[in-house]
This record gives sequence, C-alpha cells and structure tokens, in this order.
Amino acid sequence: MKKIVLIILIMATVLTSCTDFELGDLGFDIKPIGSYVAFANAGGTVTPIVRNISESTTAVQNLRIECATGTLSDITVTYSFSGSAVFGTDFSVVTPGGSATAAGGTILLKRKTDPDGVNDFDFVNLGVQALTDGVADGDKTLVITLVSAVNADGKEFSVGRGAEGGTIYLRTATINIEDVD
Ligand SMILES: [Ca+2]
Ligand SMILES: [Ca+2]
Repeated sequence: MKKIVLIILIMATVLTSCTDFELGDLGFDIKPIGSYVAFANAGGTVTPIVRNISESTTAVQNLRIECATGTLSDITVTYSFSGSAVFGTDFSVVTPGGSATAAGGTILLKRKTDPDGVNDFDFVNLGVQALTDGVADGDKTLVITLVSAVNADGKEFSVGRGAEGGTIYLRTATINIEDVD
C-alpha cells in the first residue's frame, strides 16, 4: 500500500511539474498557415487565368476554385461579375450547387470526402458558358472576382493567394468573349 501511495505521489509531482509546451517560448515565431480559397491552374502555378473564347463556343469553361489547405466543412464561395459581358445575354453560369445573378453569385465548395488522392484538394468547378446573341455587339470581357469564402463552421478563408499586403494571385479569372456576328 505504501508503494502505491509513493507511486501516486511521484506521478502527481511529475504531472504538476509539466507545463504547456510553447514553441513561442523557445524564440520560434509561430504563424498559422493561411488558409485560402482561390482560382487554380493545372499544376498549381499562379499564372493569371485568362480564357479566350467566342460567343459560339459551346464548351463550358470550367474555372477551378480550390481550397488547397482543406476545410472541415463545405465552403460557400461568393463571387462577383465585372466587365462588359452581360449575364444572361453574353454568358450564363451552368454549375449546380450555387446561384448567379447579374452581379455575381455563390457556389458551394464541398469538403473532399475521399482521402485517397494526393493532389485531390477540396475544389469545385465554376462553369461559365458563352451565349450567342445574333447581334453585332462587339467583343466582351467577363471578370469573375472571388469576394468571400466561409465554411459551415463559420471559418472565413481569405480569397486569392499571397501574403497580406503583397500581390494577391488568382483572385480573379477573365474570360474574353469574341463577337461572331
Ligand atoms: Ca454577345
Ligand atoms: Ca454577338
């Protein structure tokens, strides 16, 4: 019995002498890895995304939006439209899982549930399709800008890639739509 009491005493001494181990106390400058949502190129380069198509291009332009750092719940991504191209006249958005109006829209970036793929980040494709109008209306430009990204847990992600105060990459994607009339 005495032995057990002694062991408990020793354990209690060891446990109380333990304090939280803080790397910061050792002089390390700890910064959390910024988590972001951004447009993505194949291969992960930060080259600006510019697509040149014509009004008669029927292929959907799939613009990949990713959360490379991963997310614990689905992210609602809000984007805006700018440029001379008019929603519903020059282009439409065909991606399910979101909605769009003349000003922009939202899309759901679903959390990856298959953990197998090495390069299989959480991502979604925003599908944009050109519309023919039969009118000589000139070439148009569509710029899609990521405005905000927040997941179901309320975590906000920065939009675009890059350090705060520096150049932000891949926050926008541009589609140039050539008039065919
Ligand atoms: Ca047009
Ligand atoms: Ca036209």
